[in-house]
Amino acid sequence: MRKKAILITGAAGEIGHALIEALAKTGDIPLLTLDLDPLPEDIRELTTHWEADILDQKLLDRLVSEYEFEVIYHLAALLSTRGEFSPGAAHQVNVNGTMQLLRLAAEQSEWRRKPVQFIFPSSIAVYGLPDLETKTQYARVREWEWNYPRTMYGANKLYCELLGVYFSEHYRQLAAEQSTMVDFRAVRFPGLISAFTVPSGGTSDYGPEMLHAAAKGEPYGCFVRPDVRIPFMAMPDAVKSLLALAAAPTEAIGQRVYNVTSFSLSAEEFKQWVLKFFPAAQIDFTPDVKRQTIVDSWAAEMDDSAARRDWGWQPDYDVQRAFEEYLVPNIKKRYQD
Ligand code: AKB
Repeated sequence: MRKKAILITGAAGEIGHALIEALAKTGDIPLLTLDLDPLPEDIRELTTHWEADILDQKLLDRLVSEYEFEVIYHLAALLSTRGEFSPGAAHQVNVNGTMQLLRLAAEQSEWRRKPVQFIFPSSIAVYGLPDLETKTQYARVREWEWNYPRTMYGANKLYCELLGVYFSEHYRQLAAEQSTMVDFRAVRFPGLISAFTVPSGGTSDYGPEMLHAAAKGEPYGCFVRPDVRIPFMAMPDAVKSLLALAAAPTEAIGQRVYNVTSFSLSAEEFKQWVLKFFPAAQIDFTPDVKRQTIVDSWAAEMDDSAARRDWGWQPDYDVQRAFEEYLVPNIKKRYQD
């Protein structure tokens, strides 16, 4: 008898940390987590964790034979900056890893004759605006607009969204018997900011890095220009969106990929928010041309009206509440303890 579980890949990353805490609170179905790295100590008790590679087919075969997955949260990915240094590795993890997990989900959906839900965090990196003039003109991009990513990571995410739709709607369309399809659902995240973890390998990292450096009393050289604007979201809202999308009734889901967003800030405005709470912070701007070009190609704002309409999406944290109630108190505690 296979054991029921929720599978979370990339569990030791930023989203994983917050998602495991939230899912463990509901306590309905046991969690099984995968990551190359061990989990941080504070969440180890909440899950059965395997330090393993999602590209290891033998491991995936074993998981299929031992577990019945209700939901797969596939978080494992190499982010946008890291992916530019190792495009081959990014493609392996981001595309081949997703493909293996979608096949696993399809196999499980078949034998249990019920779809496995596949929740996928996509990214603002799927957008690629050609220049700053266009970025200003098309501030609030909708899901189907400007899907011309500039990074390996963005291209990988966009393709994996399409793969997910394929596995949900067309997989084995020429087979003799009708298959039970995977229930793939994706959110495109803006830059995420956590009070408890510092990101690594991304290009929206300058926001959270600026804040964490200020709290530690360290100077920070921001790698983008002060005027560059992208949307951000506090981590509790990111988790909220994943859980709300997973909980949405099938009839409500009008599309499989949704933008979600919270507040947009220029790097200068981000600095001003940081200075409000850490007036002694030393933040200057030393743009890195290559990383700057990536952020310049990302939308200044995302239109998340489809998520609001279909499954009642609404962030809890606007910029003021994010800084005042979530980020600053928790970050201060973290570095002062
Ligand atoms: C990155 O910067 O690569 C990520 C993202 C925006 O998806 N944080």
